[in-house]
Amino acid sequence: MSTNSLRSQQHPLIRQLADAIEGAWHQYLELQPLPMPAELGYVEGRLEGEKLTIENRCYQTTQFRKLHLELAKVGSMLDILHCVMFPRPEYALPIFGTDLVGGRGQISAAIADLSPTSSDRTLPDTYTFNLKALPTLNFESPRELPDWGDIFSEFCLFIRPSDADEEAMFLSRVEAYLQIHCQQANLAQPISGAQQAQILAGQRYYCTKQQQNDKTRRVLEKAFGSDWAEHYMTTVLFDA
Ligand code: BLA
Repeated sequence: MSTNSLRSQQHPLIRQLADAIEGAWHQYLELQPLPMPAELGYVEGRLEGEKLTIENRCYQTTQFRKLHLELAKVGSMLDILHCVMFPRPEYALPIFGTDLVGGRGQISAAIADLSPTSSDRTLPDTYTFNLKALPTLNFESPRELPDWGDIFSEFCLFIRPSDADEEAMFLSRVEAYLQIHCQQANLAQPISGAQQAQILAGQRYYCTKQQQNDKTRRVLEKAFGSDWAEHYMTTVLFDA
């Protein structure tokens, strides 16, 4: 079932980031399978005469209830990587998320963040300390977050990479985020029930905001209809 068929056809940055994400997961975490409904693991639809293909991979670990990597392709028009690491509520960990969207050889949106889930919407001090220690990067074309983007941290990267150097810079920064996150997750201790409720509320808030991303919804609606898109966005992409 697990094939790399889609990956090999995608934009090089998507391929490299997918490899980096799975590399970090295998290096730092003890992965267990996370079964998903068979009909949602591999999905095909049609969008404006082109074939839309979605490939999902999911795992769970002690600290994470869902590690989700999704690759999607719309003919030769659109290449997409989507990844979210949802912590179990027993751990006061932020949510790692990344999205790459490109078409016709150019990535138009490259976004990555470690997003807070605590009630005061700040990252744990150890994260802030480690993230602040990374050298400042300057990208030629930073992009502005949409209105629903208040879930993201001060360390959120959102750019349109202007050349191969910027793609490489983005990739290595996301690798650093993954390393920090996996290392912190491995050090994390379970929290009390009352704190867990707050972290769960933080995850729910994150999901309700992500579900407001009309650009994602529109692609899914056009290919599969609005009921399917709603079901997919609330159960596969952003559930809490
Ligand atoms: C943007 N997401 C987009 C865009 C498309 C998609 C077409 C517009 C690209 C652009 O403006 O250049 C589509 N993304 C998808 C689809 C899937 C997907 C169809 O993942 C899945 C099947 N989105 C995420 C995650 C984050 C995220 C985890 O899934 C962040 C951690 C962010 N995507 C995100 C943001 C935008 C975006 C902030 C820009 C939205 C805007 O400018 O309005």
